[in-house]
Amino acid sequence: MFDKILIANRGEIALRVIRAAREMGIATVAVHSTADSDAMHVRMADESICIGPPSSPQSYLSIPALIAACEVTGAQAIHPGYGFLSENAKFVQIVQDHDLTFIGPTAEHIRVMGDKITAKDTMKALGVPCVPGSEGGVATLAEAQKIGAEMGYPVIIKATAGGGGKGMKVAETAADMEKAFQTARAEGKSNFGNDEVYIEKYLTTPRHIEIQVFGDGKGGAVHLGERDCSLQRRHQKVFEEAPGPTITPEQRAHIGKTCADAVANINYAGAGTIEFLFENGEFFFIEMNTRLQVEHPVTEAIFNVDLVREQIRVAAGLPMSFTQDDLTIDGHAIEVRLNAEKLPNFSPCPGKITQFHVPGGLGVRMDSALYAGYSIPPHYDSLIGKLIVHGRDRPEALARLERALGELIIEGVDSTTPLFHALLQDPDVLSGNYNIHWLEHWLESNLPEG
Ligand code: MV4
Repeated sequence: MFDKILIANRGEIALRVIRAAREMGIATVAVHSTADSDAMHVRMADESICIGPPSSPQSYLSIPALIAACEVTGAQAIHPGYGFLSENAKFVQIVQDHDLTFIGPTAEHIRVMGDKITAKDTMKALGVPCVPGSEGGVATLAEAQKIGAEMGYPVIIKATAGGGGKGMKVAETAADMEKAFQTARAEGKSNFGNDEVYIEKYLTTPRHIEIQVFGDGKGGAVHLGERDCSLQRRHQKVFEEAPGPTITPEQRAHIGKTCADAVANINYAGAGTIEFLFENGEFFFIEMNTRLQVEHPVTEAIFNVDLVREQIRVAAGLPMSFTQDDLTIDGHAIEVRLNAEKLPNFSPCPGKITQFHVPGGLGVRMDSALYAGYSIPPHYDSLIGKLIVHGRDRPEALARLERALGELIIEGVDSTTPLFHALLQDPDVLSGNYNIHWLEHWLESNLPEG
């Protein structure tokens, strides 16, 4: 096992990794920009090292600075958290070239899943159900039009390097194809330096269901059920739950086994998420994320596991500490993302936290790097905390969420807390009757003021 690891991240996820490491007796090194000298991850780690100025490319994304920080501190492994360098295959290769361990999958697995066409080809070959669409890339408009005519509209054109909704265009009819095709290509080129696109049947009202998988890197893998992350705004998830309110035990067991077998087959190492659109009782693969996700705590809650501890174990060459048979679901968990944003427009709202009170009690977990007196810098993501509740069933989790939100005090900046108070009044949220478009429609007529 490692003696010391470096966390190449900030905020709540840096704390999350430090906590797991500390329970395992592993020393921790925090890295920080000059804007984060007073950040909680710096205080909580055993050691810290400044790696650059506020801008992310010059600090949290600076590969030379991170490698140097490992050399200076003697850290043997790097945990990337999520975002930043967590899905950067080149970084993983450089880490290995310096005889350090990347706590995550191989560079090759990251590369394969980072290209959406290769990811889909790979998953299809492994028996994972995919959205019907083009065989690989579509190079010309004529080819795109042929596929549209054969498959029937609406279709969606996606950049193979896309992400976060960029490089994705819907063609409702044949008349929209030319513009959608050219725009998707142009966005792929300008955002990711890659204009390759592929085409899929457009699913109009799916849910976003993602399967948590975990591999030992040696042909062993398990699944930890699904999360329903359909409540999102502009491709930012805001409310996530596990298990999915509409997924039956039979559906879970079937898609879960399909996913676990697929990642076992490729000797996948560590945590991964296989994303699906779910419509009319069917799963359709869209993407795989090769990192620990923001919403991993809902899975941890219902399976009573520590996913970060498992990531560190597997990276150190140890086996996972559970088998599929050990993994049974206990109750229901919900996470809400608290952002320093002003409603109704969700505009970023950095500034000084004057008062902070964290909810507690049975079944409540708050992952946050805030403290009273802390100034949220304007340079980074606006996520300031995640409130996770766990109950014996969904109604209990919902009641607990309402109760915990009532205890939460964040003063000095605006946050998205009022959104959740409002959502918890809505019959569709209470019954779990929503899809990927529900929240954006709801916000058009229900704009909670900060
Ligand atoms: C789709 C789709 C409908 N049909 N693919 C959005 C981001 C990227 N991860 C994939 N996305 C979608 N792909 C087909 N064939 C609808 C979306 C989509 C979406 C997916 C998940 C969660 C939220 C979403 C919001 C808008 C569109």
